[in-house]
Amino acid sequence: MIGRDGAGSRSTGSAARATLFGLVGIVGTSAFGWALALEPISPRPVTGRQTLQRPGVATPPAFREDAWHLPDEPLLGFVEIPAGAFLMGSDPSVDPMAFETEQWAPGQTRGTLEVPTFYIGRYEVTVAQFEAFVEDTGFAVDPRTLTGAADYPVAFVSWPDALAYARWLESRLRDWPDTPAELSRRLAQGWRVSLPSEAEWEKAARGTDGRIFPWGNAPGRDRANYARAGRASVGSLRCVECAHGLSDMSGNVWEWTRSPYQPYPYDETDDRENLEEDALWVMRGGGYNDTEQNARAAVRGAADPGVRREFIGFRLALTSF
Ligand SMILES: [Ca+2]
Ligand SMILES: [Ca+2]
Repeated sequence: MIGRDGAGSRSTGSAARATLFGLVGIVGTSAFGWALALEPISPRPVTGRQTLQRPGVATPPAFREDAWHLPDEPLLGFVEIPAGAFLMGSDPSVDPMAFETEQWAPGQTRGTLEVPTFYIGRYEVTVAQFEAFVEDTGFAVDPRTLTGAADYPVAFVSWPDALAYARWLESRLRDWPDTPAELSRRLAQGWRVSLPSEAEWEKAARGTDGRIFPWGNAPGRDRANYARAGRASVGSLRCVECAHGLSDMSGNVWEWTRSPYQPYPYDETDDRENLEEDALWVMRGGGYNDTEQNARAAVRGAADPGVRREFIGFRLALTSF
């Protein structure tokens, strides 16, 4: 577990960093030389509630006040992603916007990866959900973390903040008599509420057909909050075509994963080896202020685990790792 703050010292110019060329990178200090594609000088404050409801589509999601503001669904917003293989990474002949960091190996553009069954949140974790955690535990947060509308994705959360929320919710769900039986069964089997791995995230976002965006191969600003001014209520852009019926996998906020950034081919068995003190952690999906290139399902963002930005949040996974 890395819990240090992103405002600490960093050296620059290491060989490891040179391999990150082409990665969408966000780090905690300005003394850092590579690929800072996304760092706005001063994030725009949220001044009102922005919803992006598409006409003629389903009503926005409902949340349960009696269940820590989790989605009012049979599995409290967890969506099962069945076991099986998917195509991970990008082939530039299919996706001309692909970054080099998305290529599997020299001479092999995409990889086929088997992923066991897991569950992922239909929505990004909201301000109200995170506030329930803070109120219950007294967890110390950045004053900006609880700003924004209740159903906005929570932002200004570091990677340790996100993990702390996941662990708290897991303990609540283990103890709660009304936890849905399917979730209780998984927890009793030793499954954990956590962040998705990078592979779990990408499989959930793009399904098994190698599509570029969660809904298909063409950009679609009517389906995702990108190239806009700020956060929007989770699920306010319903995307019926999106893989697994998930919302905001593209855009709104970047989402922390539990994977350290390592070059492809992806292999989670070595995630805990050779972790440098200043390892970066993968985040996925792009944010509200990104271009369509960063809203693609295969884009690999990375950030210092201590940074807090308005365009970085997370969603949960329930997984057997
Ligand atoms: Ca997102
Ligand atoms: Ca790895």
